[in-house]
Amino acid sequence: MAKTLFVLNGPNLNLLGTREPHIYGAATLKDVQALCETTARKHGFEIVFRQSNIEGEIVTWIQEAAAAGAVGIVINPAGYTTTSVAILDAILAAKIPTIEIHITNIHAREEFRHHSYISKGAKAVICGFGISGYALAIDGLAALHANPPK
Ligand code: CA2
Repeated sequence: MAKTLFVLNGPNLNLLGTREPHIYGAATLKDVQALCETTARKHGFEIVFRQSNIEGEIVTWIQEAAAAGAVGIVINPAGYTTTSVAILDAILAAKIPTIEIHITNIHAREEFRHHSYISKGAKAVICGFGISGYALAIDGLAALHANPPK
């Protein structure tokens, strides 16, 4: 059976490429999906790619990833980054290597964006590389999978 990665996107990321291109760039979420699919295929992974504006739906998808035996999760929690203990708890319970990704450098932005609940459960955090961060996260998960830390 193919190894599966879940790529999960939080609220408002469906607007990528349609609003605020000076902050988030011109690529759409469909472009992000295509990038993730190409990158995952290179490593022999399949991906499940989703976006939701609903916190509980994201929690359910993390549980689904664990139940499906996914090899990793890439998550851009977007606005839930700074608020969601529920998403953090789901990641901690899933016990799957999880990479948190942000398109922008959250530390160079407003103070309220600096703290992440999600980082407490993440294996690694990538921010500031634009949408390339998604590909870097998948490359990182593939490296971890090929060479798990002893
Ligand atoms: O840089 C990121 O990827 C963020 O996770 C994006 C979130 C923001 O709340 C985080 O602080 C950093 C916002 C996602 C909203 O995406 C939009 C895309 C286009 C237009 C408007 C919003």
